[in-house]
Amino acid sequence: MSSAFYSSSRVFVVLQLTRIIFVDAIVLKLQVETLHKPVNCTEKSVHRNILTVHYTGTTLDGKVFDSSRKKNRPVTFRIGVGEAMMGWEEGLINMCVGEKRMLIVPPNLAFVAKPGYKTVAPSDSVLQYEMELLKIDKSPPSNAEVFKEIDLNSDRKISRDEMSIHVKKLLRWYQNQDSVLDYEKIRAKLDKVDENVEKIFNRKDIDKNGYISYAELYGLVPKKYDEF
Ligand SMILES: [Ca+2]
Ligand SMILES: [Ca+2]
Repeated sequence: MSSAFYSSSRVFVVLQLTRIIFVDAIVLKLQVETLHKPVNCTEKSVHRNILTVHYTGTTLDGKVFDSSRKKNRPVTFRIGVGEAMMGWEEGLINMCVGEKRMLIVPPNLAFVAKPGYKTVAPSDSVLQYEMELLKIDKSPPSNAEVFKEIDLNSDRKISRDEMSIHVKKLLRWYQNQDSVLDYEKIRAKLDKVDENVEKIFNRKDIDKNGYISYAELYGLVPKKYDEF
């Protein structure tokens, strides 16, 4: 009898622990709820598209802290390049024009990955964003945008680490695209990223200072960007 009591109280403790971990996990994970989905959804947002959205940001107690609707000024940004809040970067993918979503963004996703880009969101609280996707522009990034995307710490030079992260990101993106490049080929490339980064640096780092400048990437060496 006492052992039955012991084990049931242990179950209780385990349940309590599970509850705490579970609740924490919920708060820390982005929640995406579809509020409206248009019947015709031919084109969906993918990384690197330029999106135009309307948003209303509220705290959990319902206080509006920012709203593009109120200002009657939608915002436009390229998604998946680290310039939007992490919660938006994750929560606005695979969305159709006219679709509305509610994003519940935990504090750990309420920041912008790249330095120099700010959000108007109050920190340290869970935020709700009611989003409406107005437009998807599929035009590819310009050279300047690509450079900014690779240059993660915005110091206007590309390090080996930054190039390595970028090459991996591009290869993983291709892997998810059912692209013409076959899967095995991409995996083989992923295994040899460091080697490829060295090759890129051998070619592009003209002054051999260990960094690739914008001029080195595009100006001085007139080679095509899509070589890797
Ligand atoms: Ca850099
Ligand atoms: Ca250099």
